[in-house]
Amino acid sequence: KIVLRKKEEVALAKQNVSVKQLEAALHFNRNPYSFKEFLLAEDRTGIIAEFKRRSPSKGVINDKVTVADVTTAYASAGASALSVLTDTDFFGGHQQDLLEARAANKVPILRKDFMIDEYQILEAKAWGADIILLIAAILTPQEIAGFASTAKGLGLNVLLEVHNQEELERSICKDLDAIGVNNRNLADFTVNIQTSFDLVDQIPADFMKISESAISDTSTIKLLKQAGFNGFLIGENFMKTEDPGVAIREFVS
Ligand code: IGP
Repeated sequence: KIVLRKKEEVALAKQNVSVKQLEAALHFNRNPYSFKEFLLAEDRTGIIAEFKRRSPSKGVINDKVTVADVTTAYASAGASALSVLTDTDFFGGHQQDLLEARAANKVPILRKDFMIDEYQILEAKAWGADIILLIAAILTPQEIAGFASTAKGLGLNVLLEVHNQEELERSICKDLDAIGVNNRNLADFTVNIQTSFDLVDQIPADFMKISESAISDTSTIKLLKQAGFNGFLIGENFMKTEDPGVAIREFVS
């Protein structure tokens, strides 16, 4: 189970790197970019473009490209934000990927991981992230409110991920910036874009609305926009190609 695995990982990380060390890191005091500003910018696409080497559902997606090449191509194609997996066990990502993406880009970056402890939020800040992900399916409402408040205190943006109305209703709190509807069911990996259309009107107007996963054509984006979505999280559709930078450029043109 993901949460138990993460708890072990965080316990180990805490032994190796103290909170004091995180607070002394290069990026800890930088001012994060505003997720909302980049999502709504006229000259950007609303796409949150993800760097993902592999996934539990698909296995290896792409292990030949570099994070700097791909993320800079994403950003120059007009991505509103970047998503970089830092989970190693399930997605083959690393802390180093986030650091390299940060060094190469001046757009908001989402630390894509399973956040289950405050410590990981300090890591996210220290590593140069602008946005953290809170997944409703693995957190209690109390944890979500607490983590979101910690993140806000550090100037980070918070994206809450939900998969159904029950998760949405129990998890909403004031410190969220955006709510993402995951079209992929994390329990059985099935995907259905309809999940986004079903939930969009339940999301209160004060939050940015993001549709996540299984987006592979621009006609879907058009419909999602018409339904009220501001952002579109896309990974595999770009990463599965030989050159994800070319793929996103063709996608947006
Ligand atoms: C991207 P896709 O189908 O375009 O590769 O999906 C993103 O939504 C997906 O990677 C994701 C994810 C997550 C990964 C959504 N929520 C939570 C890990 C953890």
